[in-house]
Amino acid sequence: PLGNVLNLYDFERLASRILSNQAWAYYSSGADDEITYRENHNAYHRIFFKPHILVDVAEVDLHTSMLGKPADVPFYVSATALCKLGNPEGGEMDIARGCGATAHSVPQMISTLASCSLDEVAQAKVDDKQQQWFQLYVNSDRKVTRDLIRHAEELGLSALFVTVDAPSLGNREKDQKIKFSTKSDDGAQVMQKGAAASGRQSDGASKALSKFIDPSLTWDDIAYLKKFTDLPIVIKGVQRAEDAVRAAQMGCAGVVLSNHGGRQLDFSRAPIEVLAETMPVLRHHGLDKDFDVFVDGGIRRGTDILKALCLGASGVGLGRPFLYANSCYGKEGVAHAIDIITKELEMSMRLLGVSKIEDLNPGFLDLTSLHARSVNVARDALYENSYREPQL
Ligand code: HOC
Repeated sequence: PLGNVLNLYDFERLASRILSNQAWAYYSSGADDEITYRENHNAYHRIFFKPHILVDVAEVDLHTSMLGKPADVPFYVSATALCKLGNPEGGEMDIARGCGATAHSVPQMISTLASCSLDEVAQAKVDDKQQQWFQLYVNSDRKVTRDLIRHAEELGLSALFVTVDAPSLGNREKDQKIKFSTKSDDGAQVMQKGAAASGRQSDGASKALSKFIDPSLTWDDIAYLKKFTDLPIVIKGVQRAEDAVRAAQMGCAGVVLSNHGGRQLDFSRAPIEVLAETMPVLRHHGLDKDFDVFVDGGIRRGTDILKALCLGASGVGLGRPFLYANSCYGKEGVAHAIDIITKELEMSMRLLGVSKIEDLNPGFLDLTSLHARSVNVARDALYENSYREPQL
């Protein structure tokens, strides 16, 4: 029962047992040897806390703001494609329902490659206060992209997260080993409109999806998008400080420091490490105000969120944990995941001696080991991807 799920790892363990081979392979895979996939999480283990004592923490307030709007909690559900693979009935709609079902309404970023239509996910919102954002993959046919943005605007989605770390598909071997096929109703809705881009392929879910995305995207396209829409634009997939500076100088509303959950370029650095590098550079240029820096990748604990907030993140995104919660228990799972992570964050803040998000700062952290990466993965672990027999 759901009550036995104590932490976000429990959802993952359960998902690995109950999901179809295809869904598990697609959701869980990282690129190449999955060094970055592991590092995203491991990097959090190299940061320790320096708590203050004797601070009044009877009340801990998690309220903050993201993209200029009040937020109950400093985290959001990050976009993940094809939610119906794991939850055929509810898909992304159940994420919307779960996000509005707790005392803390959580923003949901909806993928361009969602398996429910944008209309369905927008209609599944529980109340108007609930924020939904649109994650955009830019299509080679710019009319497709323009139509998608206008549609997102009409539906009241309040920000555009443009993903820029996937000009070509990362090498996800776990996924490729599964002969992929989707029923017509669990593939990416947006692709099912064009027969050529159908999700019914046999070369891995990711490869099927990649046909939708334009590899020639540049900063000029971001400038174009800025003119085209009034929605705040956030660049998702930034991996070095200079690019965050450039996004801020162009008038973007923010960036997501992200390596796509370790699914694209293996040996990309962990976003939390990039955050530690980026915030001082933004500050140096006077660009840290009115510009949101988000991180995603590897966040599984309230303490992970706390570390990112201390380093200056405006909020953090969690993708796979919500996918797994949604796949195992639908909207109740999503709501339970929100409760778990909220309680963990609240408790960790109390133990750190801080009662408000705005009081967090890097002084609470011991960062001595952050850059001491160790990627001595046992050789056998590199073959983990073969845990399911390849279908040759
Ligand atoms: C170049 C295409 O975000 C995933 C999704 C879809 C990626 C398509 C990348 O599987 O990570």
